[in-house]
Amino acid sequence: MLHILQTGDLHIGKSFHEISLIEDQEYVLQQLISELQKEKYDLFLITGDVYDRAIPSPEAVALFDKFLSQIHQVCPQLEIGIISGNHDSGRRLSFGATFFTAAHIHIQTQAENITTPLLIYGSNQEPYALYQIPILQSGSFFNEDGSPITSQSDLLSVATTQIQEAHNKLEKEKGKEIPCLINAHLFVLGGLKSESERVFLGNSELVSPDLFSFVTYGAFGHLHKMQKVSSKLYYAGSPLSYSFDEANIKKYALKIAIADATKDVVVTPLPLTPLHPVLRLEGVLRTFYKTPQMKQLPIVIFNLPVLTNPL
Ligand SMILES: [Mn+2]
Repeated sequence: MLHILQTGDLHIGKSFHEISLIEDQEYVLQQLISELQKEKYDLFLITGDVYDRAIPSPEAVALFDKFLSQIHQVCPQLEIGIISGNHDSGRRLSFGATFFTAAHIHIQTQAENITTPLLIYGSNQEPYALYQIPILQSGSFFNEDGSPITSQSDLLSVATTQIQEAHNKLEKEKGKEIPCLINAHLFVLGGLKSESERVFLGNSELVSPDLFSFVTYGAFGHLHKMQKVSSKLYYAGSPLSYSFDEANIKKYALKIAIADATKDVVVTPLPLTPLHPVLRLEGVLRTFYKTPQMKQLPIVIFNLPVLTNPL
């Protein structure tokens, strides 16, 4: 068996309508650490958008540093796979990446070496191959005429073709079938959007899930609502609601168990509890001030429509 904990779209350092969420983020990240401590996991995947900005705030960097250090302290043998998303600066996120591999922390931010598998061993010492695909930029791959490939669907098509070839080669070398795991940041065709995602630059951002038909399990990031793409492709979604259209939507981390021989995948959503839930109240403002519900709310942001003068 292989046990994976999946999260992504942490957006550490994000503000919600100018209110810092750093305490809320620390609160929810602690729940992930508790889960890793409580159950035996072999692999922890962060599917991109670690930070909210390419230049994260000092508080954001300090929180992610503390998060990784605490995980390493409680689970020193746990393999951790991290990729950059469209909100991250790949260069900055990859600081120290070569050294961190010694601590089982594997940060992939560049298109180079995406075909190099990371071998992870499950409870029966059977190998699993992990391939990490960070957000791919226009020009990460080139057409035959030397022009850069710009669309997400074409970039992912090249990446998955190369990975599939590398994986076939690996299975040949090892003389047996090896389950194939993917950690990727992309917008899959048919996925459910939220208001807090930023669209990719360039056109044709949607990627067909068919490109991943050869994988045993694919952990996806970018879409903020937890969702199942297929029986073996899942978005964990963001651990907190980052927009009003995510109000009243439950947030989760995903627990994935894979059987060695059958490659059967069982995915269990683990509910996360926010420090401050995002709620939407609709009605006349004057009446809200009088309701007991309003008095209990610690933070209130008015999201008012533009009022037009009826005269
Ligand atoms: Mn995101």
